[in-house]
Amino acid sequence: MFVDRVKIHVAAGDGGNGCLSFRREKFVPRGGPDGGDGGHGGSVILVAQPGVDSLAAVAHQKHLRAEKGGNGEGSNRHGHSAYDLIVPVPPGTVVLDAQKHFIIKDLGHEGDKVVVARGGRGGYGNLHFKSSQNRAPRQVTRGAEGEARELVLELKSIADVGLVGKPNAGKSTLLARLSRARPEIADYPFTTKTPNLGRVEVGMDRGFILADIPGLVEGAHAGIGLGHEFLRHVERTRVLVHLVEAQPMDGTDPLTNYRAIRNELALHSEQLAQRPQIVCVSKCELPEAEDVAKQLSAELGAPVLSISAVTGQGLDVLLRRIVAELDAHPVEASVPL
Ligand SMILES: Nc1nc2c(ncn2[C@@H]2O[C@H](COP(=O)(O)OP(=O)(O)OP(=O)(O)O)[C@@H](O)[C@H]2O)c(=O)[nH]1
Ligand SMILES: [Mg+2]
Repeated sequence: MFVDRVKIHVAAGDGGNGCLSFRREKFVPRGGPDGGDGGHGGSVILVAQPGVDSLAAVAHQKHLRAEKGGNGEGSNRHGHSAYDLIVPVPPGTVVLDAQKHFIIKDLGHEGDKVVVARGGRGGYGNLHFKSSQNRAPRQVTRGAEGEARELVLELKSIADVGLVGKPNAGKSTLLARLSRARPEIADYPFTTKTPNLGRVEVGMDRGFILADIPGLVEGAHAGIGLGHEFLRHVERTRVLVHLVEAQPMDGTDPLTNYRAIRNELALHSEQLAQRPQIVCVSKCELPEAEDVAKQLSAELGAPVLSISAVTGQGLDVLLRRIVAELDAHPVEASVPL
């Protein structure tokens, strides 16, 4: 199951209570206070971990609770401090406060972590309060409560290049051709229901992550089709590859389709619309492709590539263009949330 947005409740452990106790031993009169301190409660910590690629595991739990600290005991025994609850999430997870809607932390890279609920401190036992003035204190403190809060976790995939286009344009086929990812491919629209990522190797020592998302249709921003929900997964890319099918099954006009997708991108986010894009006519071994590429190129006033994920035509040119764009837009220079 692919989950990319989930609301969860996290609760840290309470601190253990301090202990009220006096030393009582035969032949030791007035043994004095010996109540130990409580242990600290465990915190809840989210960590971006490689190999985790969806929030499904977290979505199953919903309530994440760390253990409470042990109570102090007599003979000055301190309660044990509880272990922190470490929750692995995919790199690219944005952690938001569900009530106040601010970003707590963007766990963009492997190893990034954030304490989302701090464990309560342990209370003091009465031994702690012993002084020259007060040699038999009866004072203790309770452990502090652990923090609790509601969070929204939102996964925004970390990919360098995003594939966009109408349903059935050939996005998944291209991803499968260029990488080892094996997305579902079929000759009907909306085959892809969740994003797929794959690593594309270019030569010996270059590579990038390519993201394939479900096809967009006009009105996607308003929830039509699978909606624009998945555009979140290309928000962090540096380059978009826009596939235009020359002869769509539904008989629509390729140029109109191109404009519709551009419009949906802009309606989702102005920044996304301004991202560098490489426009390709897909399935270019088919008859209409060349004409459409010319028309599109005339409309854009820029070159349009012709590619075929089936015959491999134009793919080397596409890879070179992608690498050039990535070089021109290094990581630091991009990508707002
Ligand atoms: N002839 C030809 N057919 C292609 C090519 N690329 C993809 N197809 C076919 O086009 C159909 C749709 O391909 P997909 O890769 O599933 O398209 P998609 O853009 O991922 O579609 P959605 O996931 O529904 O948005 C499949 O039947 C593919 O076999 C191509 O280069 N040439
Ligand atoms: Mg697909």
